[in-house]
Amino acid sequence: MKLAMAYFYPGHEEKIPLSLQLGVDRAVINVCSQKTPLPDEGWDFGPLREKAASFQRAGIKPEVIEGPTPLERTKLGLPGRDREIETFIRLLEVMDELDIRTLCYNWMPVIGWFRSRTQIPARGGAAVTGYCHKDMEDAPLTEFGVVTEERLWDSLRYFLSAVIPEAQRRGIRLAVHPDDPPVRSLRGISRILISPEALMKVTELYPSECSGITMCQGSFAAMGADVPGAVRMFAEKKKIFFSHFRDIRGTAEDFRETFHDDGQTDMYRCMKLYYEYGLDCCIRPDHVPAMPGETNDHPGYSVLGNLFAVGYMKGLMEAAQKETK
Ligand SMILES: [Mn+2]
Repeated sequence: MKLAMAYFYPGHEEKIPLSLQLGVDRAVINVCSQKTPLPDEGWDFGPLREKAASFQRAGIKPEVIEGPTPLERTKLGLPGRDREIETFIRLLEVMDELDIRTLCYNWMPVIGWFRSRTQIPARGGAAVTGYCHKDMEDAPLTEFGVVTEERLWDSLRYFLSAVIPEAQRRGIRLAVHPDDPPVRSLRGISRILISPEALMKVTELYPSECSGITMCQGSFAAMGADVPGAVRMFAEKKKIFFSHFRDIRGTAEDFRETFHDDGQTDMYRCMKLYYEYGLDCCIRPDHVPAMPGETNDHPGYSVLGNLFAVGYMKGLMEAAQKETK
């Protein structure tokens, strides 16, 4: 497994020295926030190229793009989707050129990754995020009204049949992320990727060695899934292209995130399975608690929690590696 750290927000490049000191020399970067509409003049890939080059210069290899070019209209099946898909295919070409071989995408339109609470006190007063369905009881529909499951499956099928042949040609692996939180709908927008079976179904819509998943352990835990069992199920079929290492306590309707050693999942067992199956993909600490002195401006993505997460992960990785030999 290849340990990486995420760099999603402006200023997060400050984490580079921290990452190098921790011995983590791979990066997960994004193209844009998914809610940005595609500009009329087309997407400018210059900033992505510059970002990739700046990491290379610092001695860090960008390995994964998480957060591709805009796909809102594609997810909703609206006019304009073909232009988004053309841009996405262009992104695959640029990734090939930059030798970035994995792309993490999701199928959550309008409301992406979502938490109803972002300042829940956790161990020692650290702040974690959480989701409680009760908080959403009075939340109105969005401007898109009710978006059905069927519409999302149709739009996903359309997208995959357009992009997978291109991904194959470029040698890029597409790793779909589960819906988070994995609930049936939020403000009228259905969520379809809320069980291990649904994720497996995505890999079967357009079967290809380039179509797989992001094993976001925290999302699988919130589904109520047996997380090591899910790792095994997807690893057997060679469908894990990327891993998010994270844990929670609770259920899809009511959960909070935890420090990596304080959740409900057997994290060592999951790590050991990655090694037993000989996976060679990237793994990154997913959300982390905000710790003393941190502003929590980007809940889940503050810096200090990564110190603990990386140390803990390195320990598990070393043990798993030695135990698996
Ligand atoms: Mn995740």
